[in-house]
Amino acid sequence: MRCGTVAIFGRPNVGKSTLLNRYLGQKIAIVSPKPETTRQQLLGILTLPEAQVLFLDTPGIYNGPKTLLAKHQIQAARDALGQADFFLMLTDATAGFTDDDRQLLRLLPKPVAGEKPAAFLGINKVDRVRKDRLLPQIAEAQKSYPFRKIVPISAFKGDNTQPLLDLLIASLPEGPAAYPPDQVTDASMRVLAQELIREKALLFTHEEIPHSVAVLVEEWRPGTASPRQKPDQSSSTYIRANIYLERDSQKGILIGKDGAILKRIGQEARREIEKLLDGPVYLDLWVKIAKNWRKDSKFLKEIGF
Ligand SMILES: Nc1nc2c(ncn2[C@@H]2O[C@H](COP(=O)(O)OP(=O)(O)OP(=O)(O)O)[C@@H](O)[C@H]2O)c(=O)[nH]1
Ligand SMILES: [Mg+2]
Repeated sequence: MRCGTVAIFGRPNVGKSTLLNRYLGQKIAIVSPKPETTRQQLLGILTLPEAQVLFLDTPGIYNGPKTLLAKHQIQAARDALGQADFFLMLTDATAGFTDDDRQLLRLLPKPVAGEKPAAFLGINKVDRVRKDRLLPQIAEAQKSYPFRKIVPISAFKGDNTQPLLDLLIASLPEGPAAYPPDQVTDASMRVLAQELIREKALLFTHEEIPHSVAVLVEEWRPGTASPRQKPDQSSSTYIRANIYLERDSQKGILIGKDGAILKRIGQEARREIEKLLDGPVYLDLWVKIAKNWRKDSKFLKEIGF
């Protein structure tokens, strides 16, 4: 048996969470086209007959001005890197190997002459570029850091993700599994549900609103239903959650005309939480204002930072 921790890291939006979900064969990390979707590190446990891989999904790391929230996010990513045995950096093939990618190389182990560091590079989203655009990126990355291996992949379509996983597993140290074989994460259902609600809020809003959304589950009452029973309010898991925004003016936008957007967020989040819990859910969403919460250390503490 082999077992080890692999931190998946890179700039925002390169597809880290998509890759984690692909490897686990189920969705535990939220994904969206907006940058800074992931805010905290998330453990995903892949148990195979020959290995247990402990993947750490991390928030995207970037340069430039940051709110207190963003500083905490980036610290969370750095903490995850500190816990990892192996590093899987991802870049976006449609952008190439950029200066911002190069900046992240200093977070990797310092190369020692004659040794290959425990770091891999996945060039993601290859389904969106012509093959001839890959070679210069590979060359550029190779010149910049002695990656153990550089693998062009599509996390979205699954191209080449298995060979990359095989390489990772072959590199892991021998050792017993750290978690029971049926455990997929150490995050609570409550946290995963909060994230799914936030994902839908990200998907259905624009501009600054996605960044202003935080979600907290306030009440969680397990239902009495078995999964096959017809859902009604009493047999469903009752979940009451607050969606926080930063300004009063954002409230109407998130709720939408006649409540249409909030309704859609609720329906789609409920569907996914039901999959997660394997049973019916009654999701009760409330929209609240926590003024400028991204700069408020007390609120950030409440949401887990
Ligand atoms: N075409 C294509 N799109 C992808 C691929 N992988 C991810 N995406 C898309 O890229 C966007 C970002 O994906 P995420 O997985 O949320 O990216 P991330 O790196 O976790 O982003 P942050 O959490 O914000 O740092 C989503 O719209 C994904 O569907 C891929 O291989 N091909
Ligand atoms: Mg992510």
